[in-house]
Amino acid sequence: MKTSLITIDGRLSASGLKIALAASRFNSIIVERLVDGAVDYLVRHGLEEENLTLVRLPGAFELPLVCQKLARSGKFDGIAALGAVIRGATPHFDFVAAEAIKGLAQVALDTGVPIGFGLLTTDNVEQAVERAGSKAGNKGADAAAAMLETIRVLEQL
Ligand code: INI
Repeated sequence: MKTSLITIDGRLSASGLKIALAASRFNSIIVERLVDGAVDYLVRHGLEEENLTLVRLPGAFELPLVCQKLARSGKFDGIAALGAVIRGATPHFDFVAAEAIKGLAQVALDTGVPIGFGLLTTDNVEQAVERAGSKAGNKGADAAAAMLETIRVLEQL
């Protein structure tokens, strides 16, 4: 890579940031693992626990509204949205998943507050378990990592 490039990279220190996790109760067995993964990632990257707020909400459909309120409050540098929509669990999977995804993207764009996307959308429970701390890693930790990097990149732009 050319060394003369101006490159902006996010530092991965969470120290001094104020972060909210918004976590749905639906499919809580899975979502708790996502919460654990996000907390573990953030604390290992220097976040002081007193700067971390965990908000519980009913289901994925409620994530955008809760994240919008958190983002507009001005109290948080970033938010990680954590939930699990599992196709087998309901015929309205597609509606719930689509509205949650669209809504979360809209909140980030409207408010400028980075939102880590930690909403699993899977065909079955096995796939969700794989992404909640087993074979396929932990998407809660991944969402926290993406949020942190985005916060630090935006600070420099
Ligand atoms: N909410 C989820 O978070 N995951 C799901 O899989 C799910 N399914 O399958 O129905 C789900 N539904 C609840 C929805 O998010 C709302 O909480 C509910 O409709 C009340 O508004």
